[in-house]
Amino acid sequence: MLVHESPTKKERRGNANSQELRALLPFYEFIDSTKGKKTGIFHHTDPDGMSSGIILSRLVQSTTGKKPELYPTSYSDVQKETITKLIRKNKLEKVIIVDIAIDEQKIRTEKISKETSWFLVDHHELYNDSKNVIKPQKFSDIPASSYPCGKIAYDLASQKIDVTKLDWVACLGIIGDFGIQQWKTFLEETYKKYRWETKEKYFETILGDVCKLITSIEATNDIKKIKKLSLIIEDAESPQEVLKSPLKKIQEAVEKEINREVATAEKNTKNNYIYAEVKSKYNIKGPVSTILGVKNPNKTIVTASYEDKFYNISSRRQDGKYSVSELINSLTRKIPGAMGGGHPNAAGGSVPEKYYEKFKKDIIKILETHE
Ligand SMILES: [Mn+2]
Repeated sequence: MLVHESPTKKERRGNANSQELRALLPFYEFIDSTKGKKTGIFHHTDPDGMSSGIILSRLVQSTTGKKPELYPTSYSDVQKETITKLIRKNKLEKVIIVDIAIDEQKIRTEKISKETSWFLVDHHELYNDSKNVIKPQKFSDIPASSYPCGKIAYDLASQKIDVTKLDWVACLGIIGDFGIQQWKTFLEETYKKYRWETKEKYFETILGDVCKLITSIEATNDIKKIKKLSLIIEDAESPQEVLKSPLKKIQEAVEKEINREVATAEKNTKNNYIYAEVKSKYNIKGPVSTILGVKNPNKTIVTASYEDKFYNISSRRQDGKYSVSELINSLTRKIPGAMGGGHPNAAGGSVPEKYYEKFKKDIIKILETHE
């Protein structure tokens, strides 16, 4: 099965059993079916989404001979039905959705199914299983949250084509999305191959810098800039090339706002939790949550920010004592038009404006009981 040598050789499907391989078959059938079809990839806007979108693009290209269109997609885009609208507008015949837990919302997946033939590659909870969904739960013993989409995409593509030049792109997903411990060997071998300095905190290495750049550009909510960055990474031979981009200037402005909001939130620290309403022209609730989570591992962090009729929620619990995906989902699933979920230690969601005050009251009530 394994043809191409790569640093992941040891960690790849070498020991996959027939049941695991059977689970992957519908994916490869879907890739084969893109031949001669107009194909688009909707990928999450964060480092892991960028990473997996770019790698899967390369795999589709090997079948279609053409670069599929990349559509960076945020969770608020999902709420606004952007995926369905773009499929229709661009007459996409085949669609891959990656690093977005779209299966959580049956109403939306049904709408997408009416428009086109699609496939989901994801590593969040498996909400609604079907043939056109693969998540680690279906083919691996590795916990889904430790198996970033960038690495899944790399492993899937490696079965068919040589993607070893994209190993550093896969590392962006690993570093950006909780995969460092699980994929330590892969990271170490990749850094060794390019002679990059490794540090205990991979966020402080060269690929960490690229992740920070992605997160900052993501925070601008400016789809043109986000798309530009995804194309820069796709075409770049190295992370150094990405870091030369003029988009770096925007990063400085965004990071300044993040630091300000973290400081404001910390003034409101409660015994067991921090609840912060983040107000900024940038969409920085995610990074603010992450920083607060790292600094306060024993507290539950929830941040909320308003955008276009919705409140977007982000939550963290570093020590794993409470599952924040359950916390958020237990509330959002009872609210019409809301969504929520993610990983046990990092989750998010969105709540329609008119239900926000009730959501806030209810979640604070629960947070008060958290130790
Ligand atoms: Mn991810």
